Amino acid sequence: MSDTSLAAPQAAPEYEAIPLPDRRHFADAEMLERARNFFEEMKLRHSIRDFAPEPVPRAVIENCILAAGRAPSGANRQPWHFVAVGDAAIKKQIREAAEAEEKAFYDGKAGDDWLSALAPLGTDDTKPFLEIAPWLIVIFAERYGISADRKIVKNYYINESVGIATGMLITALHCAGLATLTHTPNPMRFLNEICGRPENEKPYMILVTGQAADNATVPKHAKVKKSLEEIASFR
Ligand code: IYR
Repeated sequence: MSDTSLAAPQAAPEYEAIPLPDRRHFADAEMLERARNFFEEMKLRHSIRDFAPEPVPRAVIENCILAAGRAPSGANRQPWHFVAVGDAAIKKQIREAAEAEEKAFYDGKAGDDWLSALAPLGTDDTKPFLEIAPWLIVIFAERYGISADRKIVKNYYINESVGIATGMLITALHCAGLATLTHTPNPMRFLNEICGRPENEKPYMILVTGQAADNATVPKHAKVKKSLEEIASFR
């Protein structure tokens, strides 16, 4: 393990506050307009499986990862790491390993209930998008940190933190005009070796990222979203 691969949370500094540097305050009407506009934008987000091979500049991905890194996290430990894979040979390795896992999954490991839940999505064990899409962003959750003096540093709310960061990454990529697919081959341990990540990091998800192909489709089933009444209550 090289030193650079070690997350090294420093000894906790003393509490100190600074004035909120960029406070904003919108009038109600403007807030509502912004909220509506954002909802309209997010209605255009779809998980797709048909990607165009068209390259996407690395700087776009870098900025979206920086946005994801602004997610809140337990004790501000920021327990995430993003490996952006654009190299064709590494993407091929990931595809081959993922398809081997997926084959076992679809051949029965998943169980009948899970397979019937997936039927309306039309998924199977072939994952060509893992090679076609220009970027695979492999997200790792840091199970614990390692300090400069090689002591284990506990992280908090790891799944919540990484989940929020992943949501922000998906949103940032979408707002940049890119399509994504959350892909979770099961198990995913092979990603540590392929991506060169240390043992204290657990693969969380592959975010397949790129432009949608001209003929991209989405499962009809995936576009049925619950109403506000179904997902929210106000009291
Ligand atoms: N990992 C598999 C199976 C899969 C599971 C769920 I839950 C999905 O919403 C979609 C797929 C695959 O990627 O095919």
